[in-house]
Amino acid sequence: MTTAVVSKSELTTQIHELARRKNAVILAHNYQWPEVQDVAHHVGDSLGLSIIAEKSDADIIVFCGVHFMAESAKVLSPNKKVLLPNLAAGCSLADSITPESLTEWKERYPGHTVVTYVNSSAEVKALSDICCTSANAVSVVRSLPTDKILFTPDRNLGRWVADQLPEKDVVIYDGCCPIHDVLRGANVEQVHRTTPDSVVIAHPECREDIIAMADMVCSTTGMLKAVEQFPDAKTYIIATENGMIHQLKKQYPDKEFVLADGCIGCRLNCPYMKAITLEDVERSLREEVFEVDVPPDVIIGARRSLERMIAVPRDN
Ligand code: CIZ
Repeated sequence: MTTAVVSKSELTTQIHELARRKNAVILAHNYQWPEVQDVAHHVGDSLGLSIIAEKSDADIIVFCGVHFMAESAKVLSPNKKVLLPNLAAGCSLADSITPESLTEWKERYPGHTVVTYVNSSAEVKALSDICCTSANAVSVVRSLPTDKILFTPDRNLGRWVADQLPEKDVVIYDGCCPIHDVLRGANVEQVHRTTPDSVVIAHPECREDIIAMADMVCSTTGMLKAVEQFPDAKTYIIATENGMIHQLKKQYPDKEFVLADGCIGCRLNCPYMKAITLEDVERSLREEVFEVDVPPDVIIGARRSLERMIAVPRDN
């Protein structure tokens, strides 16, 4: 028996046909493979995509991102079927904090308001007072009426927020994203030496030494806007996951984008984000797998934390 090889363009046509027939919307995070970004109806960051999912009248949401992002879409749209095309798409940062470890931290720091980055499970969100993303973390913490903050789970984002808001007493959990945390200032300096006039745009999940040399620190959505703030630059050094380069090149074809490790695809590819292939998206729609479910009591708590966050305007 021979297996027919389906080309990318045939697969794309099949995916769009299935999505139309099943009234499904395909969402892709900025860190997905370029062909997965290109097949999606919407590409963006987790906050933007979850809000699109909530407003959409689709019956099915295919979330091409990692598990916590699909969970957030389910929390905000409990009556829709939310599918994650590959169950290997987890997140080691989200796994670094469990309901048990957060409960222990809350007991250790009584009277602190818990601000949890969206890179966390729905259960952890439900135990938190408010969520934040990289696009609104500073505004969220600034908006709180208290000065005592427990920030979880990303230590680099927590330190960035604490540096912006010295009036707040921020206790920071010790998690990190290994893709951002592996980068060192020395890597970025080396790349910068090859293009001295370039602009450095860094994600706040990066270490302190990179943040210190960045011309702009922002979320992935913020990066797309940041380019316009430096209109005379030709080259931009991007300190975040490799998938981001695709959207930047699409939006600004005349500009040069260089990944901060100087080596596209060497270290800055998240294995979880890159778990989803075009074939997975087709199968997900055809077989309606893998459905993401969140228990009703967890939905109530996580939704409260997410809605409090959504009420605060984005930083970038
Ligand atoms: O919240 C997101 O989407 C993440 C994890 C990164 C970003 O800045 O878009």
